[in-house]
Amino acid sequence: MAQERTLPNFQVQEGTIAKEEGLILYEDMVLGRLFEDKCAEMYYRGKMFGFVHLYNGQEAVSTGVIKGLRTHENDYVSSTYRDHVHALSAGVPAREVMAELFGKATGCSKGRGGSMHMFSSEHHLLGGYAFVAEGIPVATGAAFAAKYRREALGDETSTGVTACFFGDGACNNGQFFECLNMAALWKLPILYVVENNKWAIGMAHERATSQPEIYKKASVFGMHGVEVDGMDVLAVRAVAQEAIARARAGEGPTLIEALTYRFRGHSLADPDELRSKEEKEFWFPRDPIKKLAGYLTEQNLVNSEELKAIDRKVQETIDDAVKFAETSPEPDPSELHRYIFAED
Ligand SMILES: Cc1ncc(C[n+]2csc(CCOP(=O)(O)OP(=O)(O)O)c2C)c(N)n1
Repeated sequence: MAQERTLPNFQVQEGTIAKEEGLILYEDMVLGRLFEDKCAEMYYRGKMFGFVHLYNGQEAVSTGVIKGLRTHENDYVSSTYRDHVHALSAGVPAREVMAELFGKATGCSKGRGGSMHMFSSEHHLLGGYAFVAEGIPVATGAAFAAKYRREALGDETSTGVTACFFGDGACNNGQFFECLNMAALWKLPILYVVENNKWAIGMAHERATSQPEIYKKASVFGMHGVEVDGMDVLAVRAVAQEAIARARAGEGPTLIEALTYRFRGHSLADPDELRSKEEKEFWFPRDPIKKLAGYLTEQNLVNSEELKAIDRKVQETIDDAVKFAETSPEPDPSELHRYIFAED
């Protein structure tokens, strides 16, 4: 096992988070976790098909960035094939995400996408993408559009920011470098959020890249780059808020490297035999949900009964989503050719 990188230490300032906001973050992370656990159960019961990549362990990244971002109606999110939880944080209802996984007509991509292709124009989710790094140019385009509308077309309301999520494996891909160059050159309002979970399927990050500290790659573009403990939602939120403020003020993009870990195999088809016991023992106790729950209770912002009530509510939402997905209709075969080309 390679030496673990020291996780950046984040000191929460007193009064940083009010009860209401703390509970929003907690609920969103629990929703992500329990949703994914239910997906595993449904997958092994044969309810969904193809590859399904779960997000367990990484919840603080999705919640910390997206809940910090979505205060503005022009904000956008783009994802990868590990996209269910980004969709949930972005506000896509659990029913629609689960139905998409079941391939049903009521899914957010109308049953055409499945696990790796969550999409919602209503919730400004630019999509999950099966190809590594494929979302980076799409998100960069959305950020360019926001800036173009404001500066070239004079639309003062166009102050949206895009959050673009991808994995460490994407950072050795050409699209990463091409897009970061353009985004820095044109000072685009975008957050490039690398979820560095140390592995690209079975390829260890430090074996695949000459500079494993990804945030440092920002400097060659003259871009702001920052690393953050991706298991600490308050740390991610603080870093994201700073980057969002800079982007909205026209000061350009930020590359955020969140150091995180997935608690399951690469996909539900992966027996997860390559990662060492020692490595798992380092990361598993750093559960981001337990960390936030601990902080909120220590600060007397909430008690354990309030947290348990949220857990129960979220479980009901997920059980309802499964019922909805199971009873929803399949896409109509007569509509096979619909949604292939854009219509006016
Ligand atoms: C362009 C491309 N090459 C190869 C693959 C096969 N592939 C699927 S997932 C993956 C690993 C990507 O790892 P990373 O970007 O770190 O994301 P993570 O799975 O860790 O979230 C690879 C190589 C692909 N989907 N797309």
